[in-house]
Amino acid sequence: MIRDTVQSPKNKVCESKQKEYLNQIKYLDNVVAHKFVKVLIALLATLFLAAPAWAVDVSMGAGGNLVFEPNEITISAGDTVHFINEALPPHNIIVEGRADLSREALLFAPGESQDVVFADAGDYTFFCGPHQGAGMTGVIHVD
Ligand SMILES: [Cu+2]
Repeated sequence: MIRDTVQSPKNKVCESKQKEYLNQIKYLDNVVAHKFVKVLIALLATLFLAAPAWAVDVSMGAGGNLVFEPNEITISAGDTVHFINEALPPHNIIVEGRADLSREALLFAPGESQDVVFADAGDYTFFCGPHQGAGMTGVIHVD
């Protein structure tokens, strides 16, 4: 009890220093927590708000038909078309007169995909090599 009531000035200095340190630690904890929350929010925003990297999905063999779906699309110059293999493989993408935009490699597995960037305005007719005769064709209008 005597120890509690009679404190030397030195002990009081120690006590106030201790409180100061505790406050600093609390402050730093808040700073770290705040930064962590910020990073977390940024990550979630990236995951949920990020637009897809391509403008349009075109499925190949959708519904068990030898078609591109959709088979007529309009995009802007610089947009990417994302071709996705679905049913009745193999499929590929041949853009008439444009070997650089064509993807001749045959896609067999469902879910395989090819991205094609259309940098210049114009109308592009395309077809699937193995199924052109069956009417697996399409056109892309690039504005
Ligand atoms: Cu095909």
